[in-house]
Amino acid sequence: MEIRQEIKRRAADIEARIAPFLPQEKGFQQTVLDAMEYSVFAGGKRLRPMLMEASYQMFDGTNPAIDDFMAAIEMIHTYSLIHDDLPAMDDDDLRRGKPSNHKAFDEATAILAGDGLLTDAFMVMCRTPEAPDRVLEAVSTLALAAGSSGMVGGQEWDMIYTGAASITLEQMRTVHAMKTGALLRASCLCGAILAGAEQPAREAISAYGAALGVAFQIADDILDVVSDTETLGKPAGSDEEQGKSTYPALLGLEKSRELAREQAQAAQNALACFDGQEADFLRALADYTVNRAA
Ligand code: GRG
Repeated sequence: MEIRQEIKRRAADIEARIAPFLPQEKGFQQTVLDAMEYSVFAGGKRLRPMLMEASYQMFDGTNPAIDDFMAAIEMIHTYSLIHDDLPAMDDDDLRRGKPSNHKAFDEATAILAGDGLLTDAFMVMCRTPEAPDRVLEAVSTLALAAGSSGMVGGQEWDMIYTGAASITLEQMRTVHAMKTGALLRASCLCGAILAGAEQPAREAISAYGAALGVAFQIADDILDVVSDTETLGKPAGSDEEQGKSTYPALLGLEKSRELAREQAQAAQNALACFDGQEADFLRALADYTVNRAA
């Protein structure tokens, strides 16, 4: 399997499958609907739904109901990007290679587009045609990861530490585990929950997701330093400009690269209990996460 080709193929497939889950009504609220659609379909690697589906398939899940949750996680992730780009947060003009939502529309519309995506994601999940106990557990797993104990809480800590004179490696790990890692880990775990995986297998996929989240964040920090705006589709060098706490700032580039590789390896090790080919794609994704160009 050529991993880059396979990822591209899966991303295109996911994009087509999640499209019907965005609100289709046409009414006086058309502008906010256009803004929601604009950011969801502005590009993006679709890593979170990809992880969710790969985990679901690893546990023999075959119900197309996984599409509902894949749409929901991409909607939640996209809301976070829209709000993160707002002037009150990171104030970025470019996202996924296009003007940020508040630049393409306006600030108030961007706030509403994020709110709409987040709220509608929960409606999409609640309508999932799968066993109610599995759906309920998966919804609460995603809510925990996206809310104040996860991504929202991590974003708050990130703002507190931005520009701060000192931060320890441990503090930075915690911030990133909440801000970025929680949603990546939950993507993996929800796939397992929806497929009805047993507890030990859930723990393994959860450990994979947690390590992958750290590897992903370190790689993201490194790319912000070594890549360029065109390749990234978002402003390169903005972490340093904004005084963000990052792995390269704290450890230097070489040590950060080493740590990213270690974490990708830890993610792969977490899947050691799956000794057939069922975990091959997830193992390859861990490698891709640290070797990607954008
Ligand atoms: C506003 C509640 C709230 C949270 C924002 C996700 C986030 C928290 C901020 C984004 C800032 C950032 C660059 C974080 C680093 C890692 C990250 C989440 C990158 C973007 O994810 P990708 O690379 O994006 O998967 P695509 O566009 O490919 O989906």
